[in-house]
Amino acid sequence: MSAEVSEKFLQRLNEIGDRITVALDQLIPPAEGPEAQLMRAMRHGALGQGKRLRPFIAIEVGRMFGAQEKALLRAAAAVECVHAYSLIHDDLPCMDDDDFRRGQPTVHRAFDEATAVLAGDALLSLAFEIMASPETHRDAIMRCRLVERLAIASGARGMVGGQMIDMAPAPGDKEPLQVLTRMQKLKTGALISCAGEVGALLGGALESERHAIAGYTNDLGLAFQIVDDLLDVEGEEAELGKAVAKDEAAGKVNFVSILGVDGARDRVRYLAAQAKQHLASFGVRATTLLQTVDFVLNRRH
Ligand code: GRG
Repeated sequence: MSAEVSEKFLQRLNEIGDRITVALDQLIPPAEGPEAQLMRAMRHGALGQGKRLRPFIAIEVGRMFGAQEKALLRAAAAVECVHAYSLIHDDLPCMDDDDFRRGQPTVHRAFDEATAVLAGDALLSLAFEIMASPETHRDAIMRCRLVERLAIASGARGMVGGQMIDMAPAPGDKEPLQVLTRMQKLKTGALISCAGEVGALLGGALESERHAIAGYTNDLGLAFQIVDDLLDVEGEEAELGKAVAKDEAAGKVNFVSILGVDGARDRVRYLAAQAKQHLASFGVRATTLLQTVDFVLNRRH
């Protein structure tokens, strides 16, 4: 759909993904005794083959502003913990009821429902433990700001609020595209934007720079979601590691059902161009973030 991503970019994405996996492996150590199953379930949900896009954005934004690597890695891992929790809970029978995620059985399938609920809860708590730890940043005010950003993005005014809207019956009196866009901005977009904010805060970015990053992640997050909807229609189950055509089967509207395949593709291209435009003032320093837009557009899983 857009410029091919370079081998160098993919190496960088993999390198950061591997560092996040190592960090999560250490942050969620296997346990003995009665909690052993909980830790196994948390590891199952968090250590699988994810793209690590949110931590990648946090780290690359932070690097652009010269943030300290250890702080970035821990804060990025915290954002990924929230993402992993959301996937575990979203897959539950009371939500999307999915059997496969990241090419392996979902947590409630590999363990049981109660364990999956608890593993998601514990990953969410762990995310805030990491953000609030002096090991992440020596400055308590910075830690409070990180915690606040993550709380807003993941809670009722962000991801969980978006999920609630997604589960509610579609309101008949509103424009479906408006309702869908707002829902997805909360459900998927809020955590992607949070990743950018975390990097910018840790890098000490100026307010105008944070504003530009927010514009970039808003557009990128929405483009990411529209691509997700296109993959739900056009993707391969084996490549995606999860079921396809879920929205149609559930009778749910998505960007493809409203805009059509060509209209959805046009919208993605428009958002991608706009996302890149927000980075213009950063010049070559933003090269990796620009390539991230192309990666999101061309992703096959
Ligand atoms: C808190 C229950 C609850 C849900 C929150 C974000 C969310 C709502 C649910 C996630 C389910 C989902 C499939 C959303 C659609 C877009 C999306 C976030 C896909 C998964 O993200 P990727 O592609 O996943 O980055 P990987 O596996 O690569 O990390």
